Amino acid sequence: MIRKRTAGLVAGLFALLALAVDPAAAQTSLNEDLITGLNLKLLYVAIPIAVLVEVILIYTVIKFKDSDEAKPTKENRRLEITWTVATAIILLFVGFAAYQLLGVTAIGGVTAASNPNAVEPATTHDFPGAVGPPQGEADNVVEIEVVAQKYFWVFNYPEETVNGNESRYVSNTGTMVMPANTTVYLHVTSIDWLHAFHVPKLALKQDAFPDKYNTISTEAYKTGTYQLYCAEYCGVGHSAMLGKVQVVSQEEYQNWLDEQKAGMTESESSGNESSGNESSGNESSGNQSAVAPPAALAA
Ligand SMILES: [Cu+2]
Repeated sequence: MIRKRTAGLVAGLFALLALAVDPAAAQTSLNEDLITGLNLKLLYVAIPIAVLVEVILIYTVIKFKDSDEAKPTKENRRLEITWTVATAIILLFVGFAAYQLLGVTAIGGVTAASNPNAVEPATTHDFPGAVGPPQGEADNVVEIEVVAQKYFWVFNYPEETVNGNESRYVSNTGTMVMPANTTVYLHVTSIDWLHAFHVPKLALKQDAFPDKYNTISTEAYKTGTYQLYCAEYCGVGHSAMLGKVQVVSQEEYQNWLDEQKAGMTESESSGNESSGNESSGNESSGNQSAVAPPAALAA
């Protein structure tokens, strides 16, 4: 009776646990979707094993609780072979499932091997490592250059030039604006020191090395504002090295770019007099120079 009740209780607890880890929220990005999918796959394998081990343990404790003398263990070759083979199969499954994901560019990163016919990447520095989108898909891919430095983030859009002038492109400090449901390539680099670009809710993480690019790709499904952190200790300002990733609809993204370009053309024609440009807030003007830190960090 007790045994039955205990077994029922254990089964109930595991059923609750399985419910608790059910993915209720919609996926925010392709990367998050893939990683959550792998986690669940592994969890479905892990739960029966955990239940089996616990049931055997509880059964043994209850059944032999009154034994005074432990009996020596007898050799059981069949049992040993079984658990060795079973463990090998499970480990191979875990390894294979994880390795498969690493082959996807959204998880393993964009490399020369993954994009053999890549076009020139849209970057502003002469550093190695950046990989552009494949030839046929280049028009549908948005490329953003992510530049880390002590202690803020600059996002450059080298393809979004003003009046065709290649040295005048859209750039924003602190907030990365990107379109939803579009493949986005991020060329991550640093100009001073080690940093790391980390947006947990979008499952994005990439080291930022000085004088080198690392290209990652993503596709965000859900519009909204996501927190960006620096995930590599980089000095006294590390904890304040934050930013925002704003995922907007494709129309809003285009409007935002047009606004930025209009603002830049205006400042050009007004002789670039920086008339209270900084105090006007960065919401609509977004016209900061690429090297000006946000006001809070400038002090
Ligand atoms: Cu940092």
